[in-house]
Amino acid sequence: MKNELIEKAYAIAKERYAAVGVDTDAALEQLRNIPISLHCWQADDVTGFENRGGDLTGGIQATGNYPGKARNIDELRADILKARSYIPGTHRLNLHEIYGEFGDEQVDRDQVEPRHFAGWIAWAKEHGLKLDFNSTSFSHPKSGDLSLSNPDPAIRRFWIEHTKRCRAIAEEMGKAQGDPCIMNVWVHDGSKDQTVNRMEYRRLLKESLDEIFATKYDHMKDCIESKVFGIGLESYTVGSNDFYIGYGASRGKIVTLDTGHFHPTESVADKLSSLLLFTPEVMLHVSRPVRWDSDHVTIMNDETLDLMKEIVRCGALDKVHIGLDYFDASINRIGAYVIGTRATQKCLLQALLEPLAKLREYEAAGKGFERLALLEEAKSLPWNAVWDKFCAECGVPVGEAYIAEIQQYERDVTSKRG
Ligand code: RNT
Ligand code: ZN
Repeated sequence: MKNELIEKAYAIAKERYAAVGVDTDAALEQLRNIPISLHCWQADDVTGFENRGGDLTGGIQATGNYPGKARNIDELRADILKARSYIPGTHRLNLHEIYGEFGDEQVDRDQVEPRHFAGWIAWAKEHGLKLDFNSTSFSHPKSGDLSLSNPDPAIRRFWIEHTKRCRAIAEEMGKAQGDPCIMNVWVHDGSKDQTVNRMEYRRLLKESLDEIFATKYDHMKDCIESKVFGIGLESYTVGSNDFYIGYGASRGKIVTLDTGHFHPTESVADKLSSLLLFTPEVMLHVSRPVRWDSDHVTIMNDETLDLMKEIVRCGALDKVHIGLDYFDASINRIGAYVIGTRATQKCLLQALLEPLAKLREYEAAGKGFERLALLEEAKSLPWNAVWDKFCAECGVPVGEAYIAEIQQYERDVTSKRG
């Protein structure tokens, strides 16, 4: 799109928003500084670089076999940088332990060390990305159905050691980047069929976490992620939502809300204001569940909009970390990053442009009609002109212009991968 047109449209939008008390320049400035943590695992369908050759386990699944997935660390890095070049604003990169730089070495999960991530730390610094991190309990011979809650002390010990080491790695990342690394712990632990030991596995998980978190670190932050169920683990999830809310509230840990990890009609947005009153911060895994935790590419839908609006309405932009978590193997994977991240940012922008002061004035005065009317009218305010301006200012393609560029990268690079 022509720059002149973008500027014209923006000038009109700016005036229109000013009429409802919203400063579009200020919203743009805010948006520019809100990082979105890109999940490294969209680039290769959650495979990683362990050279183990096993399947993805732990009740998650990347469906589809679109050609061109990243096969090694160089391809993954190139793809992520490519995706980033089409995404405006500030970004972080969220790594899983299985993406360490192991080379030809066979490094078991209880042997991983910060040195396996030294290359990532240097690369991230070079490209102005900050890192977040995740321990990896799935896709390993010892994963089984139970890891940190396994009654077998040897298996439990193995995963405790793994998770402790991951925290030490996250600490190194945080130190190197001068900004805390957010480390997420999600374990798949659960049961396919009915269990008569719900309490025991949860007691073990609590005990394992207490041991893992005993070491205090200054450059990393812990978060814990619940879910409803995994594939093959439908009857019981050890780390349920209740479990982690209790754990997070009593231990001062960050709870991760993955938008695919709740019952389909449950509002994840509604959870923010409760959690923020009892836990220090919130981590988000923005995803798109379609009938189940399908990890479809995030889009600009009501759920994502509600979630972003709620962050702003809670005044919690500095307390909520926004990360993405989906893995679609059925479409161009770089395109998947770009669509999902831009959609999240579009929602965030609309949240920042909400005429909140006026809405709250109406609400305080008990003016229900006026509040609903403005909420409805606000939906069709020209936020898209502000979005285009944002993309243009950040030097990334405006509108659908990135489609052709990603097609070109597919022709030149990803389609040539075996
Ligand atoms: C799984 C969780 C978890 C994973 C990633 C790969 O249901 O959402 O966050 O998707 O850690
Ligand atoms: Zn998740």
